[in-house]
Formats: sequence, structure tokens, C-alpha cells
Amino acid sequence: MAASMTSSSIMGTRVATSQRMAVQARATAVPTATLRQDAVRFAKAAGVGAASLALTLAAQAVTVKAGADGGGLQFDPSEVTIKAGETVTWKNNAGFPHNVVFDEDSIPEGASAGPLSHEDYLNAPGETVSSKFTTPGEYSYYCEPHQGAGMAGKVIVQ
Ligand SMILES: [Cu+2]
Repeated sequence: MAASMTSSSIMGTRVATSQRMAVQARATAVPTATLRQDAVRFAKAAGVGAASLALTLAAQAVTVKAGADGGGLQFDPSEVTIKAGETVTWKNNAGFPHNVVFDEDSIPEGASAGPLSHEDYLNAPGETVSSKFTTPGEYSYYCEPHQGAGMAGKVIVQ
């Protein structure tokens, strides 16, 4: 509410006659990345179930910790099962730097390891990377710095 009022006054308009108009007006002037937040904000303002809207926008997502809570060099959980089209997010948790590497020979045929991999090291606490999986099958991956320590995981896409 406060945010939409601020945006309205920045744009030189008086308080909008309705939340819907405010959202539409800002939609023409703000980067796409903020539109989703606007949609959720609008849903809240309109009394729509914001939680269900957010779920719809995000689809289903699974988060894997990079580095166990106790500091162990592992992905937690090391194996996750998702449906085709869903996304896995890795969150830098402990014992970093980590990265997430898929090799062509350990993913299903037709899938491409390059876009799924995140070879840049995760250095900051809580940093995240995500990959969307569209081809069903089993995908094995590992952390390059800790491959020798057995830091590896698997994504099963149904
Ligand atoms: Cu690692």
C-alpha cells in the first residue's frame, strides 16, 4: 500500500482511484522484474489469496542446501525428485565455496549440461542458483571443489 502510494506520487498522479489502476500505470514504467511483486501486492490489496497466487507464479520449487548444516561437504538433501518443468534451487549454506556441475554423460539424452550447471563458485552465505529441468530422467551432479570429498547429488525428474 505504502509502496504504491509512493510510486503514484513519483509519477505525479494523485492517489489512484483504484489499486488496479495503480498497478496498470506502474506496469508501463517499471522493469519486468518488479511486475511479479506488483501482482502479489495487488492480490494482497484486493484480498485475493496472495499465497496461492505466489505459488502459481513460482510453480513448484525444491531447495537443496550446498553444505550440510553441520558443515559437512554434501548436498542436503543429496537426492530430490521433481516433475518435468520444475526448478531446483541450490542455496549456499556451509563449507563453501561450492558449485553445481552436471556432465553430459550423467544426464538424460536430450538434456544439456551447460545451462543446468553453475560453475561459478558460490562464495556468499545464502547465495542461490537455480536450474529448471524439462527432460525426464536422472541427473547426477557434483561440486567441483569438493568432488574428492564426495560432494555430489542427484535430481530425478519425473
Ligand atoms: Cu562443495
